[in-house]
Amino acid sequence: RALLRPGGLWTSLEVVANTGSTNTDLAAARGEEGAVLIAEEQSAGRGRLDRSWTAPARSGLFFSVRLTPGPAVPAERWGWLPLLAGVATATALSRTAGVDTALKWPNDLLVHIGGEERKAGGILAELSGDSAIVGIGLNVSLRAGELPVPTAGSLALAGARTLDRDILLRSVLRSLAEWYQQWRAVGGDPAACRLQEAYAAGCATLGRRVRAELPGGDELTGEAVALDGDGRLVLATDEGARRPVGAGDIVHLRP
Ligand code: BT5
Repeated sequence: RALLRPGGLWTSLEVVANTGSTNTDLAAARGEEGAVLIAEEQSAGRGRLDRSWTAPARSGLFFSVRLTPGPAVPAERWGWLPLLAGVATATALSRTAGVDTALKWPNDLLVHIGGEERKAGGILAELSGDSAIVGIGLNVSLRAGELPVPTAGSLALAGARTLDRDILLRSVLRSLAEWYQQWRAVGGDPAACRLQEAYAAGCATLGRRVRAELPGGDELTGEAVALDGDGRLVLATDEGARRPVGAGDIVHLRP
């Protein structure tokens, strides 16, 4: 695994054969910024809102990184971290695999397969003390009969020019370090480092009709029109209001 050496932001890279969740383990390890934990197989991979991430052993990338933006980045801007990870992953996949992905707000990576949008990756960012643990799951080599859920896709199905997981991981880590360091250098201002622009350009949710389920049980329907400075999705509701929805709300795309 000569491609996976520490360097730059990434202070340590550890590969384990099997674990429950790399996010859980990396949070428990209390290491320094830049620690990377990669699993060949994950038996209890987690998504957001108590959902799970399931994928066969060695069929994809399952890894987490520890980021510690520090006081230079105000707390409300940390909401950009999962979006930043999405932009960084999309940048890397386009560059290294020749696959165009679309970002479904806030944390899904979609690929186009036979005219359909399918989920090929997901991001889970969690706070742990003064760090964020950012986990990325990516379906790499899965073929049609192997998809864990009917809505899933993979880089293989999207015609990637490489399915080498080490090459893909190195590319994602490089891109993630670039985006993160630029974002942190401007105090997390998403406009100043062009993150907001890049996210909006790659975002499949903007311009679409969506339905959001809010924690209290309320629903909002309307058109997704913008992202605000904290990374929330702004809806122009059918009632004529502008309402931001946060990552804790469930957003469904409507045709
Ligand atoms: C996510 O959550 O998409 C975030 C997934 C993050 C996984 C990584 S792997 C490394 C690190 N360690 C962890 O424990 N997690 C991170 P969410 O948006 O909540 O989506 C979860 C939903 O995606 C599930 O309810 C399924 O419907 C679907 N799903 C599960 N596994 C999938 C897969 N392999 N491909 C596509 N969709 C999947």
